[in-house]
Amino acid sequence: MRESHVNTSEQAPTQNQALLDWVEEVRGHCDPETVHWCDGTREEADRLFAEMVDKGHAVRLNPEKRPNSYLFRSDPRDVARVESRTYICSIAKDDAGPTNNWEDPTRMIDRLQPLFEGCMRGRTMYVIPFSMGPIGSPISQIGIEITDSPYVVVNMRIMTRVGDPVLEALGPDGFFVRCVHSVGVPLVDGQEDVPWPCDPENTCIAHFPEKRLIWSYGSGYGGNALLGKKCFALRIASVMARDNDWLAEHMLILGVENPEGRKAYVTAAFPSACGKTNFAMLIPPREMKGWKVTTVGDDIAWLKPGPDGRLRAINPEAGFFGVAPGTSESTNPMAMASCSRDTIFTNCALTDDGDVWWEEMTDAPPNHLIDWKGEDWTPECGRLAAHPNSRFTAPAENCPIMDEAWEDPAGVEVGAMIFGGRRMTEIPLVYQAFNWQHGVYLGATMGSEQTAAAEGKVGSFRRDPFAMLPFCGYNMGEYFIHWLKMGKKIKDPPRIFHVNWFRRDEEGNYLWPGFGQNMRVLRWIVARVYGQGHSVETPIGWMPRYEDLDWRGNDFTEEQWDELMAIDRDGLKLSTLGHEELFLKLFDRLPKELIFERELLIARF
Ligand code: TSX
Ligand code: MN
Repeated sequence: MRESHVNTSEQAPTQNQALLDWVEEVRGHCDPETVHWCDGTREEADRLFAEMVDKGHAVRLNPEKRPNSYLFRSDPRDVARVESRTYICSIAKDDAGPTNNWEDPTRMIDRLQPLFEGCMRGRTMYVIPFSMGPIGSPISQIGIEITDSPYVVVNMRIMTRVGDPVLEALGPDGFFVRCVHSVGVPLVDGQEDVPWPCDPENTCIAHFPEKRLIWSYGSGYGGNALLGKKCFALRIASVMARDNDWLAEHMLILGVENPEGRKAYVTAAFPSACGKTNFAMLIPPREMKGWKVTTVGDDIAWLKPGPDGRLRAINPEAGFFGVAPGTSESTNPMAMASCSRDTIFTNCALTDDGDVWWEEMTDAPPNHLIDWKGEDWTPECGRLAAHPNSRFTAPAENCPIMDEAWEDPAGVEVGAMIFGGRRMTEIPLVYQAFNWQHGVYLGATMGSEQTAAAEGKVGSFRRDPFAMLPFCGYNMGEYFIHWLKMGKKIKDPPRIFHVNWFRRDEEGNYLWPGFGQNMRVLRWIVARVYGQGHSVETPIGWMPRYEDLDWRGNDFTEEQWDELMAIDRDGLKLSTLGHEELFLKLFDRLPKELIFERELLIARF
């Protein structure tokens, strides 16, 4: 019924004319039944959850087991980000660069226009004012997401700061990033809704970097739909950061406190399937009394020089959108605590007592489950119970080891940055870059061997510079240049390290136990930041000797260490020579400094 068209400016809780005009414009295109401005309150979320449960689109979990938590099952065709349908629509093709899908912005608008025309008919159009980062921080940014998905609303409320305080901070003429999202399933002629509406054939996630604008159509899942995360906080923010001398990075942030109470903050960039969230929430081994790791963020860091010129970081998010399978009390107890309540689960399995389960959560699976597709499941059935990309959306405040400064508007001072990858051979456990420029080379050349069929051939090596390959909103060569430039702008720039938790011996056994034992490596890294840790110079960087790590409580031998840290000169030289071709093919604006670093490296062998 068209009569319910509201004058959005009447109920709009803002005087920001640009916002009012834009909401009106989008409403005109999408033609929803009603418009709702989200206030971000618990009551609002409860009401939306109740509506979704009533319609059978969500399951309320057993409040005794999992208080205030819900399970959603997606359409099986809509289970992950779709990089092939993700576009950077810069005016010039060269500004998107060879690693992004590019489309001309006017042609993309022509393509999106018919998709969005009337796409919200019969639905509510939600207007979500959100802040990436603590409201009012000089590093934070405001976005507005318009969506027809109540699932997106409740997720955004966990992952970002949503509601009236954001509009207050925005004020009458504040700047905001525009994010438009539709699942692409209008409800016309009394058509029944489905539990997970989506339009996979036409899914399209388009970024307009010059306009700081995002249009996403057809998918309700994760990074395709929660536009504050990958779309804004990485792709659009990386462009904003380039233009304004800061960094928007795919990095976790953690704090390390020594027994004397001295604290250092460390960021780390890893490609997928390296256990980033596990590292962000690391529990030091029992014998390391007085050492503490605290979490600032597990996925994204925004970094900016502070008033003293030193680099400071905030976590722009307010929650964890974590991969569920593999998460357990033994691999990550802090993540388990984070999702013990107030959590949205997507594509996990449902237990008979109204809780969730996923592969490797417990040593033995339950005897019966409802799997992620809603079908009966038993351990013998031969299928996965949870989808491999099933997720928990959990509030950061549930994590028992959140750093006391995680919401400090000033951010935390960064002492070290770590790059890493999943490397079966050649790459030792840890080494330190000689300087910032060498560190940028390590970030630019990093990569991971692939674990899942979906990511390409298993065991094949995928280069993923700075873990930003799918997330850099502009030309990757230009991005390297920006990193080199920032090294000159930052006072006493962070020390840069490379780690590899995944080296194996000839039989395929992991050489390093990983997980909490990584604390030994982290301690050496922090000692280096303090100018204390000993090291030796090698062709690839500075490396700790066996005696430079504290082995108390661990029987790791010097022989094991030597194998783990061995420099395979011939192998490394060969893979370094291999950089050249890839480098030139991938990055047409490659800075000469990186070519120089490669020459230096070869010369050192
Ligand atoms: O998250 C991981 N980390 C970082 C933890 C702080 N994982 C899981 C990766 C999959 C997402 C790891 N897996 C790590 C690691 O450091 N290391 C490994 C490899 C490994 C796996 C199992 C064992 C040892 C190493 N098991 C035993 O040693 C018994
Ligand atoms: Mn990520």
